[in-house]
This record gives sequence, C-alpha cells and structure tokens, in this order.
Amino acid sequence: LTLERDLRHAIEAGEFVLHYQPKFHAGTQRLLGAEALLRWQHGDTLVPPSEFIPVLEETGLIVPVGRWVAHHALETALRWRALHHPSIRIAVNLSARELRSADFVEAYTAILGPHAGDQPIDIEVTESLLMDDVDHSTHLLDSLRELGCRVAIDDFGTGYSSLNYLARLPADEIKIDQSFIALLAHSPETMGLVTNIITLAHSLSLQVVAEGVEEEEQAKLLRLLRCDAVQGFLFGKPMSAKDFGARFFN
Ligand code: G
Ligand code: G
Ligand code: MN
Ligand code: NA
Repeated sequence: LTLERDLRHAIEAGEFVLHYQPKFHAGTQRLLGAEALLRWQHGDTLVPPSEFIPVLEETGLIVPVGRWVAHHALETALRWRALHHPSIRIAVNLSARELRSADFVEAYTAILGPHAGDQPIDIEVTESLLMDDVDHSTHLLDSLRELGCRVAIDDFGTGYSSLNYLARLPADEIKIDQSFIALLAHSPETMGLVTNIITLAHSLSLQVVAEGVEEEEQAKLLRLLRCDAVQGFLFGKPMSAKDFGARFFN
C-alpha cells in the first residue's frame, strides 16, 4: 500500500505536525490549555486524522508516532510555560494500541518522567478503550497519574461505562462528547442528560469538559449547569502552534 509506505517515512521526513485546540474555564473563560491533534503534511495536502490514524493503528505505527506526539507536545508546553503562560497544559490522545504496547509505561516515563513534579502533559483516552480490560487500564492510568498527568475520559457518553466502573477509574476529568452538546439547546432530553452527567461527575470528584461548543447559547447553558471547561469552534478551532501563539499570547 502506498499510504502505509508513505506513513512509514513520515516521522523521519518530519511530515507530522501538531495542531492545538484551546480549552477554557467555562465561567471565567480563562485559557487553561490545549488539546494536541495530529496532522500529516503530505506534499501539499494537510491530511486529516480520520484518513491516516486507522492505518497507523492497523500497522502499529501509532506506537512510534504516539511517542513523537508526546515528545513534541511536551516541548511545546515547556516553551509556552517558559515564555507565556506558566500553568498551561497540553493534552494528547492515546489509542488502544499504544496502551497495549509492551513498554508503554517505560516509554512514557522516559519522556514525561523528568517533569513529573510539574507535569504540563495530560492524557485523553476513550471509554471503549478502557472497557476492554478494566484492571489493566486502571494500572496504566495510575502510572500516568504518578507522572503528574491528568487523565481525561474522551468522547464520554458514547461508550457503555457503568456507574460502578466510572467510580473505580483513576481519572480526573470527563469530556462530554460533542454529539450531546450539539443537541443541548434544542432537546430537553439532552439537557436533562447533560445535567445529570455533570452532577454525577462532580459527585465522583471528576471535572467536566464540554466538547464541540459552537454556539453562545450552548456556552451559556453549560455555565448554568456548572460545567468546568469548554472547548469548541466557538472559542477556537485546532490551529498551528504559531497561530495559537499569535492569537492567545499577545
Ligand atoms: O481534528 P480531529 O479531526 O483532529 O481529530 C479526529 C480524531 O483523531 C480525534 O477524535 C482524536 O481522538 C484522533 N487523534 C487526533 N490526534 C491524535 C493523536 O495524536 N493520537 C491518537 N491516537 N489519536 C489522535
Ligand atoms: O479527540 P476527539 O475525539 O475529542 O477529537 C476532537 C475532534 O473534534 C477533532 O476532530 C476536532 O477538530 C473536532 N472538534 C473540536 N471542536 C469542534 C466543534 O466545535 N465542532 C465540531 N464539529 N468539531 C469539533
Ligand atoms: Mn480528544
Ligand atoms: Na472527544
């Protein structure tokens, strides 16, 4: 496959880039951090993740690429902290394949361990990924938290986690999937559901982030519901580090 062959060369060729989507405190709208999202600069085209992440996962290339992501996000976070924003955090997404790699803990300890005392990197994992093997996942997430990373459950509400399971997970935050936020202002059922998700999360001492906030009305409702943080096109799309700096650090 041409795609696979091209992806094999993409790391050495320096073709991967990270874009950063800002995340804000819902009440004060203070900038809290960013989510790093992988892009592939292949020739003249910026290839979106939906077109190449499945291939990286199938081939196992996601393991070295994921480590590049962690390393690169760390460098960006350290630079931003030193120059512009002393408490900014950057979250990276982890796929199932990476969590199951034999040397996962060693590899992440090597990258993030030196900053464990003042860790700027957080981790996002999906519910379905964790459900595959709850005991092992719990152990891995504990290791990441020992490195000072905050752990977020991504796309929350789209999987099948039981309450019992959610209470046991070593997580710091849930990110409510954007499909719920899209319906928030138009569906009383969704409004009820999101209200209950936030109450439940807070009762378990989990912070709540709303994803995919596109309209002012959604942001207003989320503030009313005491949602902790917001992310979405209303506040900023994923953008290059340069554009992020120009927009938020001036
Ligand atoms: O912007 P958006 O199209 O960037 O991202 C699409 C999906 O790709 C997201 O749901 C995200 O989980 C996944 N993704 C983006 N960057 C990374 C990455 O660095 N690693 C992994 N494993 N997934 C990523
Ligand atoms: O990791 P995760 O599955 O949460 O990936 C986030 C995805 O959501 C990325 O593809 C990102 O570009 C996209 N995204 C972020 N904010 C918005 C938004 O406000 N609206 C829509 N439609 N997509 C968004
Ligand atoms: Mn994510
Ligand atoms: Na998500």
